[in-house]
Amino acid sequence: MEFDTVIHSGTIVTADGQFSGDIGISQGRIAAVAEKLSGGETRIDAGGRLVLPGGIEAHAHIAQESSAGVMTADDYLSGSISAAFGGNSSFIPFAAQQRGQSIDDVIATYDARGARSVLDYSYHLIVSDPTEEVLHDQLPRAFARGITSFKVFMTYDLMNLGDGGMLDILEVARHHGAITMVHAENNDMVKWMNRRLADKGLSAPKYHAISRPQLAEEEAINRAIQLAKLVDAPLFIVHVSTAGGAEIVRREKFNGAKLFAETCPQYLALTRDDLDRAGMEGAKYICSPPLRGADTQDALWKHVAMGTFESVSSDHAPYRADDTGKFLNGRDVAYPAIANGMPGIAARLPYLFSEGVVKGRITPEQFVALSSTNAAKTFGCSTKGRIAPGMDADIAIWNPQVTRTVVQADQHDNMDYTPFEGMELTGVPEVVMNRGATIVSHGTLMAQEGQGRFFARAAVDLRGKAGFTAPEFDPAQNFGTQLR
Ligand code: DUC
Ligand code: ZN
Ligand code: ZN
Ligand code: ZN
Repeated sequence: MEFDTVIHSGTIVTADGQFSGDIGISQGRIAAVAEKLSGGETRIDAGGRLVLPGGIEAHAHIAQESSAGVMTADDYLSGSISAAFGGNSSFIPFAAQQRGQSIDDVIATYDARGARSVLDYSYHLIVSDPTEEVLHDQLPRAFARGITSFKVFMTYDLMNLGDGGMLDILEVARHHGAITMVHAENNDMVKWMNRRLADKGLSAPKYHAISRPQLAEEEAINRAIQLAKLVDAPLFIVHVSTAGGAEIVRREKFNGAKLFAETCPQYLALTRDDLDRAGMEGAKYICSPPLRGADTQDALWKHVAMGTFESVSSDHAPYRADDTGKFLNGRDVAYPAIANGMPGIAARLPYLFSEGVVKGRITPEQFVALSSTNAAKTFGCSTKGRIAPGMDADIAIWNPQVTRTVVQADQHDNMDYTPFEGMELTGVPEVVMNRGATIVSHGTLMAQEGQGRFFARAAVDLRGKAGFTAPEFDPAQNFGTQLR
């Protein structure tokens, strides 16, 4: 067989094992994986390197207005470039519905934005206005187009759906094979804390962490899971930031919930003390849910290692520390008026590799699962996330020996800071490929604007998830009525 490219002599790592061998690529796909492959118009020597499925970034805000109307600093061009420098071959940002907007209009808007991407992309739909037309007409149409995940919020007045609205979405999503993602924080607990802090005149960035208690996340995670169990719907808890939340996820997986979850590097690497940096520096560390304590970092690392989370995602939410982003409402404002979120799409995998694999907290195989393979399964990316014949040639070649200090210029995004500045990280993605095309090679961008393609996704993979039947939905116990 003739190959366009052969990657040879590397250590190929998958989610289930590693072996030394060669990969033959033909027309953008992996055509062969074998101990030795000859030929190839291009031969890439991966000696001493790890050859992994390219990362799939499943949580990023790109060319997205927040509900308060602040536009992210990264669009699909800069966001995808930054993702590629960080070892990703594809990404799934959010396409957000504003209240009153049709889902068809949302998708058309993001299709125009996505056209600039250098990486393959899809979207998770954020649903803020689940009208009858949205539920029974527009969401099924989005699903048919391969958009198979819907995100909802339990917090923020402009986004929060209430429990009934969530049940409506969960049931429609389950019916069509889609997965519902949820931002779980109790809205009233946060608003009540905000009022209490405001009454005392406490407005500095550090109070952001106090205003969003760990209990608000734990309560909402638990409630979201019980809502999902009532209709036996798959549910994905995004950005888990508390030990208590992770414990609930673990327990409810055991109880049969069709449950998935992620945490993010910022909750492993940073603490609420970062919000207390001098001047308004702390504003750079405002994200929701907020940074917690060092004890939380230890607990979350244990959950990463023992498999509570399918993925570690960046939650890249790039708002510059200037009057286009964090300080759109002015510099001397109280914390609730400061844009919420931090960048990290380029730092996610180098951080996870260095602090996870190099420090011995997780295996290289777990790194592959957490960075790529599990996201592909959960979100129906059927041609991505694995190194096997027939799959897209989405590949990252890592040098596990090189140590670098994180600096803003190496993030290649459109930001003016990185919260990971100054960290020493070992392990660098030297070559990143998307469908066989080299996107990044040894620090140089090789891609053209717009060469990424939208990819349609399949239903969530629920194999191995027992499911849950609420007795009230069991025909044997409710007079033979089929309610669900
Ligand atoms: N939720 C996110 O997922 N990202 C940024 C801010 C937020 O509330
Ligand atoms: Zn329907
Ligand atoms: Zn969120
Ligand atoms: Zn997010």
